[in-house]
Amino acid sequence: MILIKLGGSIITNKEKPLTPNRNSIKRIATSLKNVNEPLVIIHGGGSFGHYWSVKYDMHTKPEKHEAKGISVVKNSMMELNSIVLESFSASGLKPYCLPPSAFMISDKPLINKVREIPKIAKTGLTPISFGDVMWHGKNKFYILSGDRIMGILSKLLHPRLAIFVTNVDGVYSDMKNKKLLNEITVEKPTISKVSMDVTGGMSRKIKEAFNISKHGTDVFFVNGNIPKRITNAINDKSFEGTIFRG
Ligand code: IP8
Repeated sequence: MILIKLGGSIITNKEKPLTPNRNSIKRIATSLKNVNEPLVIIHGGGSFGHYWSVKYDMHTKPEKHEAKGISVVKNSMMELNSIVLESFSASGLKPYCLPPSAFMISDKPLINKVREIPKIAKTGLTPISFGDVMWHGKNKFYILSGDRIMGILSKLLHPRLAIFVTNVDGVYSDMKNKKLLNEITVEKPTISKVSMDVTGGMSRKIKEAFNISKHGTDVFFVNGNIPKRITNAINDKSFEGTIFRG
């Protein structure tokens, strides 16, 4: 089984609120159609979930929030998710929507439910989950990042590969010169300051990727604007991006 995170930067236009990047979702879905291995997809919030989370000052820490904010963040993620589902269906895949509340309670995975996910993927369906606003209990809610879901699922399911798809070539040591790190072996590589979103941007991804690789799974960061790089990583062909070796 392969776990793939489609970052908000590639499935939406992060500069423009509430704008999906339909073209790139479609191109990625079309190339994933040719993969002969069970896939589990997670997607991020981009200019949908993050836009509203910033507006309503909602973060990963469980807190009491305005009901209006919780509702609009949730609705925006449902909207983005349905755009992804539609595009995957149109490309011939059989997506199966799996919101994180289907396998998590509060901030903990429901282990028995998580273990069913690869079985669903083996039937020919493609489970699709996403970063979301989650009920934490005691009137508190929190933003669960898709990157965190990658970490949680990888730890329990040991996928053959975990792939983070973004709109850049991988992890850069220096954003100005676009100096790509081909391989990362330490938890905190020296990288120049990168833009943050409510769930922690690139530094959160690196932290999750490092932990996933520590549990034995190879983790790739690839540029989704060139979908062939995703299938090349899957098929062990010439790889372009950043790898965290498991
Ligand atoms: O883009 C965040 O998911 P991410 C989801 O994977 C929301 O960090 C609701 C902002």
